[in-house]
Amino acid sequence: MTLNIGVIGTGAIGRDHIRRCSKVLQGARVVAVNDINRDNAARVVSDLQLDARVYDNGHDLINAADVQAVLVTSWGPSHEEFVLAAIAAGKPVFCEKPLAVTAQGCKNIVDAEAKHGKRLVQVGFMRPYDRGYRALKQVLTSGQIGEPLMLHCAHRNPTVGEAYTTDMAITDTLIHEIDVLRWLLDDDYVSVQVVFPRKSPKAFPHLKDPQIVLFETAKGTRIDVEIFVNCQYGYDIQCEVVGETGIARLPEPSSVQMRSGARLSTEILTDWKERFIDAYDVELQGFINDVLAGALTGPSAWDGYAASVTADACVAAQLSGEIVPVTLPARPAFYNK
Ligand code: NAD
Ligand code: NAI
Ligand code: ISE
Repeated sequence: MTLNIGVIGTGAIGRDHIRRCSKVLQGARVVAVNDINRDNAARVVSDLQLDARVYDNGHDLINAADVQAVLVTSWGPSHEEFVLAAIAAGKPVFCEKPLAVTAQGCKNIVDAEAKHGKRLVQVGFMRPYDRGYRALKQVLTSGQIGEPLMLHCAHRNPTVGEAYTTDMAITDTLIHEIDVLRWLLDDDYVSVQVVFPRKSPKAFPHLKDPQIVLFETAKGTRIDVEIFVNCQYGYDIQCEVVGETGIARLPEPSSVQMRSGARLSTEILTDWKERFIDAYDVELQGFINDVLAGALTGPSAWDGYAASVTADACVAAQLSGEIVPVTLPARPAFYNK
């Protein structure tokens, strides 16, 4: 059987997910697209030579008779509305992060899904599907470096546009670490503090960049994450775990080592689309397979909510400079794996 997908939001990641659903993955085709900028949607259809209809609004797409599952890849503030509409229509929905831009928005989705009685939502947290993070988790669970005591992480983008604001370093960028580190450590955050180093002159005047986020977890592990979204040199994701008896690092993406011009060098990627390209393929193939099999198993609306509660605490910590508690309600049985 082939799953008919409708995609709302045909910007950078929407295009890339449409390409992957149409040209790379098995078991799905894109039959409907929508973007607030209609030309964006029409261009994707012609560029990728899709047999897909362009809709003037996302709700008509969700309710179209031939759309069996929905991908929400529009900008963050529009996610909640479309995910709630997909749940109301009883259709499975893959939503890019953030699930909603506030914890309350995510809670509204969790409540609607629980009321529906069956999981319909998967959130686009792809890092747990990345081979490198999976290998790192295997080392931790094998006990080879003992219990994790400290993590040193970095999330660096070469540049960001003028619309990117200081809180987006949390809600748009750090949100990946918030999700993946909770999964990696099998632990929850209890508090957070944000400190601001000397500002990079490469950042727009309104943006505080870089930032350092300091977490404490329930088991007492300390985590520092550097967010630096105008680092210029590349797209660079780092994660080092210091354990009781050793250190484990996230593997670098594979790249040819060169000896040339009196230098020993390896390439650094510059685009997030390339850095996690395999993980995006695996997460979306998982969504397609799960929808066809009738039960979703990927990152849930609860994971989206947990990340958002943590993000809210981080934003409060940005504003106050204080150590802010992170308080997450117990996970409802509905979301137990
Ligand atoms: P983008 O700005 O390139 O594309 C967003 C598209 O959505 C635009 O074409 C815009 O016109 C459209 N849009 C906005 N509001 C809409 C609405 N109400 N209805 C229909 N279309 C609408 O953004 P992007 O980089 O593709 O990011 C989109 C989403 O994907 C964001 O939530 C972002 O956080 C997420 N994202 C995730 C990753 C990841 O690594 N998982 C990477 C990039 C982006
Ligand atoms: P983008 O700005 O390139 O694309 C967003 C698109 O959504 C635009 O084309 C815009 O016109 C459209 N859009 C906005 N509001 C809309 C609405 N109400 N209805 C229909 N279309 C609407 O943004 P990008 O980078 O593609 O990000 C989109 C989403 O994907 C964001 O939520 C972002 O956080 C997430 N994302 C996730 C990544 C990941 O690694 N998982 C990587 C990049 C983005
Ligand atoms: C973007 O939306 C992503 O999700 C990328 O993975 C991240 O590195 C970037 O900072 C975000 O803006």
